[in-house]
Amino acid sequence: MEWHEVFKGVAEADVPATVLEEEAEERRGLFGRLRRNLGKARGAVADALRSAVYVGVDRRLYEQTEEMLIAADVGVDGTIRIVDELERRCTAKKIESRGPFQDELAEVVAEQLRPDDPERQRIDVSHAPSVILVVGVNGTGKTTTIGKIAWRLKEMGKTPLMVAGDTFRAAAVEQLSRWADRVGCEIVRQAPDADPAAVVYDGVAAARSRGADVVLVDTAGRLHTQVNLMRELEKVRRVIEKQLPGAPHETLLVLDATTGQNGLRQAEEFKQAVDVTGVVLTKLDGTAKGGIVVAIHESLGIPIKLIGVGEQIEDLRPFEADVFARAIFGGEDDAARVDAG
Ligand SMILES: Nc1nc2c(ncn2[C@@H]2O[C@H](COP(=O)(O)OP(=O)(O)OP(=O)(O)O)[C@@H](O)[C@H]2O)c(=O)[nH]1
Ligand SMILES: [Mg+2]
Repeated sequence: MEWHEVFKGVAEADVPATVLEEEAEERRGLFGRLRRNLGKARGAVADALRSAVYVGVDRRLYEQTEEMLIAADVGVDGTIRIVDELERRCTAKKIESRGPFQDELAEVVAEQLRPDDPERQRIDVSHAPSVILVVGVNGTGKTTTIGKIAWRLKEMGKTPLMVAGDTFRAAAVEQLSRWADRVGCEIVRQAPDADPAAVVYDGVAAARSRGADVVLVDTAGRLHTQVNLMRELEKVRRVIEKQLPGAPHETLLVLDATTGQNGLRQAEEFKQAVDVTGVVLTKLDGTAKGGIVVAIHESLGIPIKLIGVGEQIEDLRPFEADVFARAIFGGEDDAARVDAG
C-alpha cells in the first residue's frame, strides 16, 4: 500500500511526482528493509523452526511452531487457530519440507490479519481541518509518531499543524518543537502546566484561521489505570468535538510492541475513554514479539493502521497484513516474490 492510499483525503494527483517516485522506490526495497528491521522477530521464528524442520513435517514441528507463536506473543487462542489451520493445509497439500511449510505458515497468519473492511484501515485527513488525537501510555512513541506522520503528510502536499497537548513536562514541548522544525510545520504551544484542553482548543482554532489541513495533537503519556488522567483525556476529546463537530476524525492509540500482551490491557481502557479509531504499533524493530500484532487484531476490533520500525523519520509504515506476515514468518524465497509483486 502506498502512503497516498493510506490517507483518505490525499489524491494521487496532488502528490508531487518526485514523491510518488520515492514511494515506489521505497516500496521496491520495502520487504528487504522490513525484514532487516524486524530481524529480531524473524530470527526467533527461524531459530525455532530450523532445529525441527530438517526431520520433516511431523508432530514435533507443529508443537515447536506452537511454542514459537506463543513466545512471539500471538496469544493462546490465535496460536491454536493458526496451528490447526496450518496442519489442515499441510496435510491436504502433502507439504513435507521446510520452505513450503514456512510459506504456508505466513499465508495462514496473513489471512488472520487481513482487515475485514480495508476502508477502516485508512487514516482520515479529508476534512478541513482534520484532527488526529494521539494517545497512549508513557514512552510508547506518541511524539515520534506525530513527527513521522507530519513528515509524510507534508511530503504529499498537506499542511500539518502540531499541537503540544503534553503540558506535563517542558521537555515534551521542546521535543515536539524539534519535530516541527524538522518537518517544517507550525506548532501551537503554551507554557508548561497549561490546561491541555485549552492548548488543543487554541490549536484547532489556529488551524482553521491559518488554513492548516491536519491537526496532530500530542498528549502526555498516562497509565490506563490513572483515573484522573484518563478523565483529562476525555475532556480534551470533548473540547475538540464541541469546537469542530465530527472531530477528532482519528484517535490513534500508540502501543509499544515490546510490552507484549500488556498492551492489550492498555488498549481496552483507552478504547473506553476515547473511542480509539486505530492502533500505531511501535518498536517492532526491537522485539522478538511481533506476534502481538495477531493478538491485537483478534481481541480489540481496532485496526492496526501504522507500524513503527525504527527511530528515524522514515521508519513508519502502513500496516499491510501480507507483507508483515511474510516478513516475519515467511521462508527465504519470499523476499524476491513479494518485492517483485
Ligand atoms: N526502535 C524504535 N524506537 C522508537 C520507535 N518509535 C519511538 N521510538 C523511541 O521511543 C522513545 C520514546 O518515544 P516518544 O515519541 O518520546 O514517546 P512518547 O509516547 O511521546 O513518550 P511520553 O511523551 O513520555 O509519554 C524515543 O527514544 C523514540 O525514539 C520505533 O518504532 N522504533
Ligand atoms: Mg511524548
